[in-house]
Amino acid sequence: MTTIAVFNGPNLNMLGKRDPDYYGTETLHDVEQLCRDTAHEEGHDLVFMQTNHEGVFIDGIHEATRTADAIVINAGAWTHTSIAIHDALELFEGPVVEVHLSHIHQREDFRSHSFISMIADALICGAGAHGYRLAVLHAAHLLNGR
Ligand code: CA2
Repeated sequence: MTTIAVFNGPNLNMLGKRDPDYYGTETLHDVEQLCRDTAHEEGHDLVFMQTNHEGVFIDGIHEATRTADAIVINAGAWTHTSIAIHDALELFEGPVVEVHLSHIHQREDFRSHSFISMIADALICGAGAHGYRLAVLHAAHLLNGR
């Protein structure tokens, strides 16, 4: 069985609790269930994590180089700041799909730059929680085509 690892960065544990205009009303638990169902429909296992600590996030990516076949990543605000996460993702050999709930190119200028996009196979943004389903489907599509 192949495994898709879904990574969520800082503050995404607050999903569904505040800012519904940008981030919708689904909770992170709802998003996890959506990802899990989608991965299982496609015949893959899923691991799902969220952390507010960058080192823990990077350790998780390192672990994924040994245990996962594809990565779906919403690095939250670290998307726009973290060369360390960029470098960790470069160590991962499988497909990487970047996802954002909001449309990062229609917000403040600083959100338009992503240190992840340059190494991601695909970027999905602005589709809300449904974007995670699209991201997992695309990761599965890339895995199935290998
Ligand atoms: O749109 C996205 O998914 C983002 O990655 C979300 C990040 C933001 O910094 C990125 O620019 C775009 C912020 C996540 C914060 O999530 C919250 C959810 C509900 C309430 C408060 C924060």
